[in-house]
Amino acid sequence: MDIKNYINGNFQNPISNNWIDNYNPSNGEVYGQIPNSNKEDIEQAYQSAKSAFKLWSNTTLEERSRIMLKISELIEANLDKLAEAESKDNGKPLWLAKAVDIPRASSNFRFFANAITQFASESHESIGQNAINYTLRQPIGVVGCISPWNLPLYLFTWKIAPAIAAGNCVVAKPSEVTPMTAYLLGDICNEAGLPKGVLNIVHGLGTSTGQAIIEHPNIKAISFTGGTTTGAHIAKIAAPMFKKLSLELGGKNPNIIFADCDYEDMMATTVRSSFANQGQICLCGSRIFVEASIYEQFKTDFVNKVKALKVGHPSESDTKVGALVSKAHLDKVMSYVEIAKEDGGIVLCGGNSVTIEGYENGYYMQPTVIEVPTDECRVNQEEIFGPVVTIMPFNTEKEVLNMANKVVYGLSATLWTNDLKRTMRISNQLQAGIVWVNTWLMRDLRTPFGGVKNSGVGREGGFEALRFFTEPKNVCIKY
Ligand code: TXE
Repeated sequence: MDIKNYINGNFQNPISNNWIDNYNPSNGEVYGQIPNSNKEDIEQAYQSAKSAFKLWSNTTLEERSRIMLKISELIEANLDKLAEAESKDNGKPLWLAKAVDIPRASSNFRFFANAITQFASESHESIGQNAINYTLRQPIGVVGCISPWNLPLYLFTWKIAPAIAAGNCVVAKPSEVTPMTAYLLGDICNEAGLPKGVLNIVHGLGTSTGQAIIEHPNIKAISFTGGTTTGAHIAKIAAPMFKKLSLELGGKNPNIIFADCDYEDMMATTVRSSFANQGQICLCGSRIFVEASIYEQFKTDFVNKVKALKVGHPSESDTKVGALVSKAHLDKVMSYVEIAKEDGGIVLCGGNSVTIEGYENGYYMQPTVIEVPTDECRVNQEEIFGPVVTIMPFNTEKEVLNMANKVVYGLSATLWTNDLKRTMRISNQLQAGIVWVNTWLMRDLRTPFGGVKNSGVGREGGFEALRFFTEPKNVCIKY
């Protein structure tokens, strides 16, 4: 199935007629072509967004909100179709796309449709000076949104929804590896009555299409989720043009387990936080640290549970681990098993690719647990972004905190304990944008979302996202 760019409400081929293959990770086959758009396509998308801006930025909040709620409803109404497309494009289990990815895309629109009606700005009375200051929160204009392949529609809409709620018009690029649900969103926007040009979806490689977005002199803000190296590259280009940047990048998140935790709950959640979505979530807890007194017990129980996870075709309802997103990514993740061994790591389970009958060319890998001799080895420091976790014991709070923080990343952290004082001490000192205690990936869309250190700059979520997509302007009136 071929897909097209969505510009000014119309579906069109790339101007250069340059196309790239779209692969199905579950069987390794090419099943369609996607545009590899260039500067000219981005210019067209920009012009379309620019023309729409006057109307959209002056559209009442009630009307914006009404259209966005309609988009949300239509995503829900198309749940099956979108989930199937997502699973086919990405390799994730179909049940997961149905239960999480697509409902969350719908929630993103619903949430920001409502949030914009509650978004208020400040005023300050300058006492004794007979003056009042008030702050306008104005839309930026045309903004760029670039998203990755791991949670395709979920993260695409996480950016687009606040951008348009705040009155901006958007030039957006989904990952070239998973373009399908973003393509389908175009039809939904038309059906919901989103005015032409408010959202433009342009497909293609990062180095051509993405690059053209970040280099465009009049696209004044970029919201990006993806790899840390790409994020650094974007920052270098955007900085001399003084673009506003929100970068949500990689993670190497610690999962810290104390002996006083609720063991069963911790175990079930740790299996999930390690291998959900084939471990391809920036929030996965890929470094597991376990208090020494329960380490051996944990190791036995965890490995048994992980061995029982079924690696299978994404369409099968009992599949727990589907296909990885691409051949290149599978090769990268697999290479870390060898790196771990060279560094003295012991593969406790997994470590191999998997061949599934009927889908022999799919990109499958066993969920893998590696016991590491030190927290400083490469598998414990570098983002693998696949079904591979490391485990090691610790003795003291100080020791584990030091290891947890001793990486270049700082996205999220998980802590398992029932000791309130310890919870407070550790949460305060963890270098992370998000800390979960006795849970994982429990999300409330009002909360700030993002990381510190090499995990990025800025925060998404709630009013943080609406602040990012608006420019504050202070007006001071003397009376
Ligand atoms: O991501 P890229 P990749 C991490 C993960 C993974 C690594 C590389 O460790 O192994 O990053 O993945 C677009 N200008 N994460 O290479 O390239 C690209 O087209 C503008 C973590 O697939 O960063 C896609 O739309 N855009 C992460 C988007 O950037 C460019 C999720 C992300 O792709 C561009 C994904 C350029 N020059 C990977 N180059 C997370 N934080 O969740 C690429 N892109």
